[in-house]
Amino acid sequence: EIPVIDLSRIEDPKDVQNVISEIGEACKTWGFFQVINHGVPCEARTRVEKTVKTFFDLPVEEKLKVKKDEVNPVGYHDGEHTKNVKDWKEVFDVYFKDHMVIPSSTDPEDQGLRVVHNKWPQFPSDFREACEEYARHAEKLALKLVELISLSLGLPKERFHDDFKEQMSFCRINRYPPCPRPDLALGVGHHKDADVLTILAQDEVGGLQVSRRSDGVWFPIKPVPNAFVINIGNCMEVWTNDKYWSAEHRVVVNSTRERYSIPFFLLPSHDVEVKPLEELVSPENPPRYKG
Ligand code: AKG
Repeated sequence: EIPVIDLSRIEDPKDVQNVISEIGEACKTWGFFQVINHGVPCEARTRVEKTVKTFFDLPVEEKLKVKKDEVNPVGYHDGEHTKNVKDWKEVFDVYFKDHMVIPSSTDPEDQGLRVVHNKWPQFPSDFREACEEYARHAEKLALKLVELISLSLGLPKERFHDDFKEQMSFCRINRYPPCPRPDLALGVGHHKDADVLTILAQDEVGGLQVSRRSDGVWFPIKPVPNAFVINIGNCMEVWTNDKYWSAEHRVVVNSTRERYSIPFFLLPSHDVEVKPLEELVSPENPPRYKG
């Protein structure tokens, strides 16, 4: 079972070390855990869930007015192709700050940068405010978890602080419509996240599954009211030289109920080098990745 960790326990000096160990253990064996009593107000989450639903219920012509395009990779789109298969979902992407400095191209030789701004629909009118408020809370929780993870590695709490000064984090809103042939489709095909960690709000419908590190068997991540699902991404896996695990996950769909999920992807600044931390490598444990 994926552990559910009560984060309010970190306030208790007698219990905080146990929480840190439980987080470390979960990052190692699953790369996934859930948190409750995490400090994100319930109202902020309910508000964003309500407003994005109003947006997705609009006619598609309206939604296409804020469509993602080649120049600006945020806004509305109808899902990606994972391994050449179309995902069964529609999506709205939002940078966590109003503007974002991102690399001009995916070519690592190209050092150019450009600024992109979020696209906001006119209706519902509080869409922007609700998303911005939610993203602020999600970022705070994400940075708190990075501190706890740092402590679980025996590193100072502040070890990663400088990596997030110009962070490229973003929020994604996923809507998975009911699917007439759930046996033939996936909401999202199996993949690993490229980020540091992901904070996911999922509704009560269920469908997310994780592949267990030890044997690859798929396990459902049961929806827990008001909890967030946390998963380690590739950056953290590389930083820890594979001690912590970026797990494959996927989403199955169903024929009767739509499902919503809102991941917040915590990404470092664009100039941060992602390679195993010097403190975590040794002659017995040489770096498995080059910078
Ligand atoms: C993604 O958007 O990358 C996901 O993995 C979504 C997971 C979910 O919907 O539960």
